[in-house]
Amino acid sequence: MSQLNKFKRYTITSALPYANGPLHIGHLAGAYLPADIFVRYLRLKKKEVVYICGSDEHGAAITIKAKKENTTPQAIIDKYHNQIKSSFEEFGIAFDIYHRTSSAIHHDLSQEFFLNLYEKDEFIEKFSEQYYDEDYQQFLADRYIVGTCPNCHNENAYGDQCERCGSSLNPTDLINPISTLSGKPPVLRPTKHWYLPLDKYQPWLEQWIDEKEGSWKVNVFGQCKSWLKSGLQPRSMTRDLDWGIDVPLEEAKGKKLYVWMDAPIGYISATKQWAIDKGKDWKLYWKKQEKEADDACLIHFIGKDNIVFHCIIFPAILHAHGEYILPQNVPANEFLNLEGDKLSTSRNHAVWLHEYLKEFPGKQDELRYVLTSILPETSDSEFTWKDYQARVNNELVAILGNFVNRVMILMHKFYDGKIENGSAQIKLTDGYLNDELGIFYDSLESNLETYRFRQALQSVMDIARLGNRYLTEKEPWKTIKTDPADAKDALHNCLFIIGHLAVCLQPFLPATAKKIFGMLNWPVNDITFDSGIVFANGHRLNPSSLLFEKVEDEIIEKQIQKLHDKKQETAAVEETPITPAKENIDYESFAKMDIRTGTILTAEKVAKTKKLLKLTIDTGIDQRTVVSGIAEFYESEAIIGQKVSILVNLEPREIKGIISQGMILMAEDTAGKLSFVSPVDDLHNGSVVR
Ligand code: B3M
Ligand code: ZN
Repeated sequence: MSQLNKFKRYTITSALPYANGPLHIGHLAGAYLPADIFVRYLRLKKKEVVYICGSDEHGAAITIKAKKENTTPQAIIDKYHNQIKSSFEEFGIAFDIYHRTSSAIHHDLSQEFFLNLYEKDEFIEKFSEQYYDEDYQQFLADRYIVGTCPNCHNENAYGDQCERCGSSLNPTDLINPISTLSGKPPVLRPTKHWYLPLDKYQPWLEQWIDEKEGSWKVNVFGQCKSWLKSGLQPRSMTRDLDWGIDVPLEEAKGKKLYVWMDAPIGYISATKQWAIDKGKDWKLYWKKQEKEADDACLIHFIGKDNIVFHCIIFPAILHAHGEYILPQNVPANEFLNLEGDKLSTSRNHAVWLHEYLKEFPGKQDELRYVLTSILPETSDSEFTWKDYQARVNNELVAILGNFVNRVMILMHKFYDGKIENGSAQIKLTDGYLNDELGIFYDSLESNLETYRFRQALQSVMDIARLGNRYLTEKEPWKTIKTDPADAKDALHNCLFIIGHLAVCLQPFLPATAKKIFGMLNWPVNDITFDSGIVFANGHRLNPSSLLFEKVEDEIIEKQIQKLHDKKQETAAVEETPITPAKENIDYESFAKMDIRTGTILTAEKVAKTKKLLKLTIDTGIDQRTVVSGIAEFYESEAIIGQKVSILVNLEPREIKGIISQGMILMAEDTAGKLSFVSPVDDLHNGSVVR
């Protein structure tokens, strides 16, 4: 291993998902699949590694979800923690521990961190005016306030961020702020908070980040530089919230730690728990050792929206504490899109992991393969079901599965599954194959160690391509008759290729690798990345089976249809914003209106207009003419005899040369559709509406 090689042990983390919803393929492609591949590779290299993850169970993400589902935060985190944990397991993400930030060990450690910094006088204590909901008697943190974005005028911007233009906001930046609790404008009240002086650490951070140029991904390094360039500001590490970890100070009763202070500490507390469970020393994985050369190598896998927290804020906390190592690398990925649109939980535009696992049982590796092939490593990328189908059929089935299957079938057919040629050990005999394999291994290693997993997977597939080419050239099914020794030698060489394939596939497609090892009758525990492959004379292969199945068109069409249906459903449920209420009026103002029930007697279109109908209405008082803008919704013939409500004392107006005497009451939905407001029972015309 190039520059990673100097480390004795590795601490690998994947971002802690909020326990407020299920996982989708965007999560997998961001922070989990790449980390899992990397960890499996390290293990194959026989490195000492701990792979850490868990649920992030604090912050407004949880409490807002609880409010939406009309339940408690505790119920939310219990539900989603368990669901997420088992989806990860089934998908084959090989965490050493999947922990929770609601655990006591985590609360203790987070408070310890806070106190450590507090006692060193690192925090700035500041009173500031913050929004407060008087009805709910509560300060409003970030996501509890919505209002108009000062930059792009999106009316649904949050207190900490506008999701339309991406700008990062303070609650007081919002125009017309509204509390999401009461729906009323909040008031400002002074409150005390504890700020991490990021400005003070700026010079140190600049130096530390500058050292990363070249080894960190360009997108990550670039984002850090731009944060630093715009100048860091003190950031509050406490919040006025009722869900989270208590700030461990007498004078901070009722306040909680900022979720982004406690969540990354969750990596450490999870490691502590793992160490307790396994009888290990967690400090070896997190604390600076006596000799720097003994420090563990810490790597955070995350999505790009978490860069500032992992590259600026958490390192600043670790630095201020002083006893901890800092990340060697933070290989953040960009975003994955789906069928031409952003993945979205709220719009239900996603491929959900738990649904995939249910609908495609045993096909974890197919999804791992496709996602690895399209990881958003340097820019956003896109998942489509057609592409899924093409990659499974044209690559997994046609290249990888086909090669392994052809060789296994011929071995069983010609030699009854026995590898035998008289020499004690059977090795690869073809110099060309040997050289080619060497090249693929080198490129696989260098790509994996520089977090280019897409490219790395290509190197593995190149091994399968090499195998197919070799087999086709050698034609053992023909030479078995003309030159049986050559046929056997060729098939043995193919078995070596299969062995190497299985080793190299292990980080990417662990279930498939296991199947191949099974067919080769090879104990999986012996496998290392560098061990080479030798068969003993007389080695017996196990019966073979197909590695992959073709994906039929109808399966794909069903998935595409499902995405479409879900979108429609949520659009119907969610996109019915209600027009805000008008100001109150007194009863007298209302009572001035004379509204009666009536019946439409005649209706005709007003010439040269699209919207207007000329109606004659029997109001009980008289028969009169009313011009109404309903022609887009009703055919004139269809509404003769329709019961209506009509405002009869509206000042007559001239519309298109016609005197309109009154107004028909219509209900209008947010899409602009009009509908009559009519008495449900058969009342006589002229009945008073009040
Ligand atoms: N839960 C945010 C996210 O899922 C957050 C990550 C925490 S990592 C310490 O995007
Ligand atoms: Zn905006």
